[in-house]
Amino acid sequence: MVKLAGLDVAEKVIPLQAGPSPEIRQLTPAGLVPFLEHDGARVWDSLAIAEYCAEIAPALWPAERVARAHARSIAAEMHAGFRALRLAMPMNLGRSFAGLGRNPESLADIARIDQIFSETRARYGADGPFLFGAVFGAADAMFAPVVARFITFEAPVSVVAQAYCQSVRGHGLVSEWYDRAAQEPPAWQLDKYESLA
Ligand SMILES: N[C@@H](CCC(=O)N[C@@H](CS)C(=O)NCC(=O)O)C(=O)O
Repeated sequence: MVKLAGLDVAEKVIPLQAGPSPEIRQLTPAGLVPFLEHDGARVWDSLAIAEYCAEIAPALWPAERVARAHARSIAAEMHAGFRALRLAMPMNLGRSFAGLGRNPESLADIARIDQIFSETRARYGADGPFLFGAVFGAADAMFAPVVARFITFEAPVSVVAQAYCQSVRGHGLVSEWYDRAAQEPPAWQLDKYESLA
């Protein structure tokens, strides 16, 4: 989001631990990442960061009111929900866990997300490959970690959702994300995310 908005900030990467990280607790108000400090503002929580970035770069949300309401709704739905998917299919950019993590609850989350992708693409996505068309915006950024889960676990989704996932994967910032993850030292890897049975 910060990069989409072109903010001039330095990035500090803190390796996650098996439990809560003392370093993250010390540095951030809620003891969680992401956390943004920019030009006197301290912003925590991904959705608040999205809104902050969109104040600086309004094109992060669609310009049209109805589309913008839709974008905010799906971003908020993503932010507040899909707990079963998050638990069953943790985000890991460096592994293939094809077919794992499927249970009735995670499959229900996947079906709802597929519906979100399909409806949004059909209604607003005509002029490009992303949820609201040509611009990779805040809603796409909010769903990018879900897309990564879908790719890693080869989640069963529609052709439209698969195509959208590939478009997100092909975006320059997402590719950079994967490339940088691949360069992380093995010591940063956590067993609980590396060896799913
Ligand atoms: N609702 C928060 C969730 C933040 C969150 O859960 N962050 C996790 C990583 S994804 C974290 O910071 N965990 C602390 C730790 O592992 O020490 C947001 O969207 O920003």
